[in-house]
Amino acid sequence: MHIHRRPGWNRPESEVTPREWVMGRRALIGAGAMLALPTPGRAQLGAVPPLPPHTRNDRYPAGRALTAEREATTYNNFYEFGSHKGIWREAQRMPRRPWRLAVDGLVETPREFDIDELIRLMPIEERIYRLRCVEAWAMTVPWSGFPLKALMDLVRPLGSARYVAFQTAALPAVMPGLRQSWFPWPHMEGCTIAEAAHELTFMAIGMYGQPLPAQNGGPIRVLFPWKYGFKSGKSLVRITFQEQRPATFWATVQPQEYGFWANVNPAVPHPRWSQATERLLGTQERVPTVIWNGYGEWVADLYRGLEGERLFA
Ligand SMILES: Nc1nc2c(c(=O)[nH]1)N[C@H]1C(S)=C(S)[C@@H](COP(=O)(O)O)O[C@H]1N2
Ligand SMILES: [Mo]
Repeated sequence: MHIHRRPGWNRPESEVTPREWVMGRRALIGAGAMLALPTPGRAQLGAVPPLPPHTRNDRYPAGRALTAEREATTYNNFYEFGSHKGIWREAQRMPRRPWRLAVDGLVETPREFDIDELIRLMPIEERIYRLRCVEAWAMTVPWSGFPLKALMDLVRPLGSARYVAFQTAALPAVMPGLRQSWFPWPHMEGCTIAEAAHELTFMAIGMYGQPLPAQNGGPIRVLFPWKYGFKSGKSLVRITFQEQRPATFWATVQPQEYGFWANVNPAVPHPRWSQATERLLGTQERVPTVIWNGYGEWVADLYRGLEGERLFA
């Protein structure tokens, strides 16, 4: 296990680790026990507990330097909080505890999880993934979480399930963007069952060793590192297995510009700009964009036989 640094720059009072947790962690390290985690019931109401101890999975090399944490957590797209990049301030008002995630639809055992219960059930690990926004900026982030496949193994999708829908929380009291009533709230994203079960499809609960900040989709979001960033829905409250392809947010708003598949491809320009290169957040550097965002060795096979679909953008 590598030791994580706790950054001090962006921690509102409500996020400061409760004393019991700090003590619990110390006792844990002292005892060398992996299982004796303090129970979240002892934490202050609304406080977000630290991540459980976990190790990095190096199977998927990112091949790029990490983006500075400050850049990745202060330059965001999260339209529920507003359509500008500085929504991280507004997002601090969203409570990340208590939080429930329903997993339902065409599954053997539909369940509604308390987020901390889910985290205890899942095999948490860290992965460094690139994220490529359709707007042609990119970042490289150490995410903590678990493969969606591990959750699927728990609820067991039925043979009739062909698609998965990811629903973001819609909290009018803290999300000023919801007043923009022309958007189809709540934010929905989706993928096929094969994409959901793919080993790269990851449910993130943390980044840079800390619980996932609200602005990056805390307490839990999905990540498809080979697709444009808009597919990676944030702050999820429901995951539904279904027969029909879900109507997804950006494909509903601008179907000519943002399709259902949205796989990264430098050779397929956006109608209003080139996708050939991308700007690395926090730097002046532009680098070539790579097909499947560089994850083709893992994902290209998913799309054999689907060449008739609009697979890119
Ligand atoms: N619910 C929700 N999820 C969302 C978005 C959003 O506006 N609302 N923006 C998407 C877009 S366009 C991108 S590029 C990524 C950005 O993730 P980040 O802010 O962690 O970099 O989140 C995606 N997930
Ligand atoms: Mo994006």
